[in-house]
Amino acid sequence: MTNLLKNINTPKDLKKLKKEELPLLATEIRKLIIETVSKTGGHLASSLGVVELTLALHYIFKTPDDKIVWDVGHQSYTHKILTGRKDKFHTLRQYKGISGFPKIDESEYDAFNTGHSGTSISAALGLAKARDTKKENHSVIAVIGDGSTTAGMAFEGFNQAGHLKSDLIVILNDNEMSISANVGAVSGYLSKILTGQLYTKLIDEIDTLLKHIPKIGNRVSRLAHRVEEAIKGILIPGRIFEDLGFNYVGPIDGHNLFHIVSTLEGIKKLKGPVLIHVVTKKGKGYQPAEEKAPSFHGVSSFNIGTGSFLKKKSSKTYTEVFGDSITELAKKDIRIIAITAAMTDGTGLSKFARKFPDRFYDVGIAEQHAVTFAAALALEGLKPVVAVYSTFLQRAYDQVLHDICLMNLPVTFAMDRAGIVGEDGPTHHGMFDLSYMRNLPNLVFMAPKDENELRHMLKTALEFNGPAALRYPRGTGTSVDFDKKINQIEIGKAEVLKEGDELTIIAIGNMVFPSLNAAEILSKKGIDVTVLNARFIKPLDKSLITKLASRTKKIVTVEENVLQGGFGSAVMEMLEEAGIGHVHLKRIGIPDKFVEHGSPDILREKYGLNAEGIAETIRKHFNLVTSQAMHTEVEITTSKTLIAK
Ligand SMILES: Cc1ncc(C[n+]2csc(CCOP(=O)(O)OP(=O)(O)O)c2C)c(N)n1
Repeated sequence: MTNLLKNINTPKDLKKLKKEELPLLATEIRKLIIETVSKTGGHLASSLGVVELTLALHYIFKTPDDKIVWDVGHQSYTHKILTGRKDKFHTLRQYKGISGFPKIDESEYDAFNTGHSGTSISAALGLAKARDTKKENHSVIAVIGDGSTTAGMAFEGFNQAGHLKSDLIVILNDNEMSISANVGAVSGYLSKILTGQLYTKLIDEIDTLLKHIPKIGNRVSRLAHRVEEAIKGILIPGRIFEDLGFNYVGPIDGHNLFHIVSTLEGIKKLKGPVLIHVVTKKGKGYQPAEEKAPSFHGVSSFNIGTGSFLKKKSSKTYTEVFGDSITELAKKDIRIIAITAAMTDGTGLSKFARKFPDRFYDVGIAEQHAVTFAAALALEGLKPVVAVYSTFLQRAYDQVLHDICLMNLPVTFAMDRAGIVGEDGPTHHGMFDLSYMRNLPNLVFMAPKDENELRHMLKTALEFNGPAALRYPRGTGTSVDFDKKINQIEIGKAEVLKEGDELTIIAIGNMVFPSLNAAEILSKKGIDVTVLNARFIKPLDKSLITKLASRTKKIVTVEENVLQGGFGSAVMEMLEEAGIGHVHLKRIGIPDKFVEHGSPDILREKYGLNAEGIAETIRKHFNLVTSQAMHTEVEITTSKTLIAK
């Protein structure tokens, strides 16, 4: 069998191939992607869907002079393979390996960093305008999925692009899917274009109707003609894009290489903004991914033969516990409404959606809208819960502030994937929320130490008559046994988990157990410390923290968040306000930098956020024990052992 890919390292090599050879190359690339992602994990289905489109783009355009901006960037694997990263592709998403998203630092072929949805048209338009200003002469192409056009920002881009009339190519990659089936009016519109049924059927009916209107005089005849044009105009494919100022081309079959190549050749020199509507199949070429595209959107390692995932979870994830708990609480309170921005599975809401379809909303990739929509529901007496990844709520900061906190409305934010998320890297780590939420007046903000506490915090948030948020990490928790009943926690009350006189560790959320284990390491060396589960970032347990600060005089805060403006800063500010002097305070958290991609364990070790790291920082900072003594074995504390003690 030929091996075309062997000789392809850059788009220059690709251009040496005959058009007829491209389909075979597509097959080889698919094989490499499937084999690699089955080991590394990653965004499989989206990448498999655009193999031909990517080949055609690099075949026709002159990259990197011509620039391609990949929306979200999760579909860029073929692009990476074709642009000098084939030999590193096995390191995909691994620590120190290549990123799962485009990165300008990684390759000159990556025109813009992406990771969050809906940014490509704005970025591409900026690149196009810069080109015009600098009197350069290259093409700029944005590739955006139909799911990502539900992001309002995409339409902000369309709006200005249509107005400016710069040369810009937008490729709409339409697979009728976001992560799950796409939702909303825009997706309905695109589906109608694809089926074409509405258009042909109605046009036939209109023609018949108009033929029966008696043509009495010129005025009626002219009117009939105008009605015909208007109605046809509404139904012509892509009319919405034409009206926005784009030339619409399509729909074209995104897996027919000859068709895409000739279309791109044809439009290459077109002036002004052009939209090419390309129809693809998510997961194309790998049957399990075609059949179960949502499960194969983002995957962990899997068996290629069976399509089954290899990593069996030992216990429930925080996400699943949240999903179970909201469903349980919603049975008893019909006011509870769940809202997601295109992440039904990711946020654990599938069960709720099945049980309470009338109280569930997937609003599309529209975080800002989700928040303001929730605000209005709350104003009318309902209890909306916005389930959202910490990193994506960054988008809706103003809505949280302006539409919820300012009106003091009882909306709950269930903030998943808080802290280090791992292989998706800097665009996806949820390491800023403690800073960006804790400064909002009226908000109660908490973080559970384990899954059991998450349940109680959800109930606490739902019973609180104002805005409340809880943040919890990606992945499984500590496999703790659950309390029979979901209870409320007293707002602003921290929990002492261990007592000792030397110093006080105040930890928040998923840093509580590593801190307890750090305390165990220290106690083996005769250093007894107090460990406090803060539970609340806002309000802090002022009386307990000030009491402990006065007693031990040494305070260590531990958080999986940037140190700037985070939990430790909150404790520091509180002590200053309370006038507690002579306290030696050390903050442990993420330094003032973006954290790279890699497994959470590696990253936590690197940033000193595991038990050994926390103990070592404390020892060094307070000059407490010898470094050799740090490597003794300790019993690792989990929720279970804590309860048993
Ligand atoms: C602001 C934001 N919200 C949510 C996500 C999570 N997310 C990643 S890809 C995706 C679906 C994108 O669908 P589409 O653009 O159609 O691309 P496809 O995967 O179907 O190729 C979502 C919701 C994100 N990346 N950014």
